[in-house]
Amino acid sequence: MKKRILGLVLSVAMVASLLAGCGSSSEAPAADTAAATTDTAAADTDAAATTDGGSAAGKTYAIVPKSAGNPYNEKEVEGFTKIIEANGGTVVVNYPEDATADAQITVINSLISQGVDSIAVAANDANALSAVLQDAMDAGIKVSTLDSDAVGEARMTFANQAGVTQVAQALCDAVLDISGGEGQWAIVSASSQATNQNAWIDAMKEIMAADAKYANLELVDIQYGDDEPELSTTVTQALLTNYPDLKVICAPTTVGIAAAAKVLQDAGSSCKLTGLGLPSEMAEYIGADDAHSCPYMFLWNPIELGELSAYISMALVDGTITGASGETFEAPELGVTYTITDQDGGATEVILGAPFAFTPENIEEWKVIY
Ligand code: RAM
Repeated sequence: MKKRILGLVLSVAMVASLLAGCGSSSEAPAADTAAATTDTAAADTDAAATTDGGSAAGKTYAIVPKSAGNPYNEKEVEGFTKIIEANGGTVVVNYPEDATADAQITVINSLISQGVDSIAVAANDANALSAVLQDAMDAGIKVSTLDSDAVGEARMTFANQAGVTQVAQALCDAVLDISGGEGQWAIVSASSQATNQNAWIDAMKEIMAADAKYANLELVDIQYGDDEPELSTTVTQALLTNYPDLKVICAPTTVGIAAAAKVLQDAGSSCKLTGLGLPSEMAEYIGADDAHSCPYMFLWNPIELGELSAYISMALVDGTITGASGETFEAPELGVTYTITDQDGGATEVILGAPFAFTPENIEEWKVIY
């Protein structure tokens, strides 16, 4: 429990430093206040988790991340595994060969044959997994999504890291702030089919179109680095070449932002960066001066997202929930009783918390945690 307490202490310290930093140009206005009201950003890397009665005993819980080799996905798996095992269940972790729906379909078909009790998947495509996930549910397997959603009919509920609009609002305001209110900006995303990135990008476009304060910002390009460091590097370099006046790149992917941060910082570029990044990978790039490429960025705790997904999987398997709006379940390790809520379009989700801002003031504390 020691690190849990450390996490909470850091959380309080972060709140204090964020509040103290209000008004500074390196602070991120939108998400700070929301983050201050939640402890879901509290780090938790304990090896042993609170058990809530061993309700997972004798059952097998599968998790299918977006792809292998992405530290963010490994953190999700870490949190998921910790909770399931602490409750006596068996975990099957199946990484697809690459970040595509096809590779996930292969993996999910094999999980159906194995007869697992539940599958939690971070979908590489909203629609393409529908048939195989439906097959899994027809076989009696409890199916949920985490991090990146499938269509509503193809899963019972979704462990969402943060509200789509909340994430998009934080990113829009960061682009506005860092650009000085006007000029060209571009996006370096993950794969072109990624449900979560596409939802955030669409919401950003809507937010910017609806408010005149963004009218002087021009989104000139969206590039896809497929959550691969090399491709993300190449597309960032191309953006700098093609748009010499580019002011800001927004990368709503931990892989993309880390690659872009290095390209911009090594080049001493005047183009700055924000987005969604892992503190451990981004610490060397975060700073308020010209020597750093990223003034500030956002994320949530991916370990806790995995934990939430584990609690959802256990509650679906033991019948505590069916995925319907209004149902509640306990997540003792997270210290929260969660309620399933409606999504736009009739499906449901469970929201972990608010996005958290990582700034020059707090990045040193967080880089050692995730
Ligand atoms: C990458 C993945 C993941 C996303 C984070 C922010 O690691 O694309 O799905 O949630 O970035």
